[in-house]
Amino acid sequence: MGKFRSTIFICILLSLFFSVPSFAPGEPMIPAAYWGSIKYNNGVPVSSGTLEAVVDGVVCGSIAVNNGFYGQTGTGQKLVVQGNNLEPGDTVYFRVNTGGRVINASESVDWQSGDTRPVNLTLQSAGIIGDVNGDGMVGGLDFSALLAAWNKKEGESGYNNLCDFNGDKTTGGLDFSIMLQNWNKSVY
Ligand SMILES: [Ca+2]
Ligand SMILES: [Ca+2]
Repeated sequence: MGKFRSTIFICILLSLFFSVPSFAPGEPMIPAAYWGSIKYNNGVPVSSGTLEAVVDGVVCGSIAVNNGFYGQTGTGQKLVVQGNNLEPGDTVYFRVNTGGRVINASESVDWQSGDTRPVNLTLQSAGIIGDVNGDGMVGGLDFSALLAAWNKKEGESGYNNLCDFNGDKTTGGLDFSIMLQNWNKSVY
C-alpha cells in the first residue's frame, strides 16, 4: 500500500511538473501591422526615408517611406511592430529618418496583439514645398526631378505627384515657379 501511495505521489508530482511550463509563458503575441500616409505638419508629403516604430525607447519595427506613404493595404508590405517585451496597451511612437534628420510623428497608437490597420502620420516639423527628394532643401536635385516629369499629367508615364506643388495633377511651369520661391531654402 505504501508503495502504491508513493507511486501516486510521484505521478502527481510529475503531472505538476509537466503542467507548469504551459502556464509560464503568456498568450503568444501576434505582431501588429500598420500602413498609411506620412506628411509634414504643413501637408507636404514625406518623399523618402525610413519610418521606425518605437516602444519604451526600443525600435520594434521599420519600413521605407515612398512618395508620402509607408506600407500598403491588403497583402502588401506593412510596418510590422513586434518584440518580446511588447504587451497590449503599450504606446507605439513613430519617427522618420529622412534627409539626415530624425523627426517624430505627432500620432501614437496603443499596441494590440494582431492589430492590423491604417495609421496616417503627421511629422512634428514642416517640410519645404519644392523639396522633391526629401533632403530638407530645395535645389538642383529637385529641379532635375521636376524636369524628368516636365509637362506630364497624372496617369502619364514619367508623372511624379511629388513635383505637383499646386495640385493640378500636372507637372510643369506652374510648379517650377513655386519651386523658385523656395529655391535654396533649407530646413536646417
Ligand atoms: Ca531637395
Ligand atoms: Ca502642377
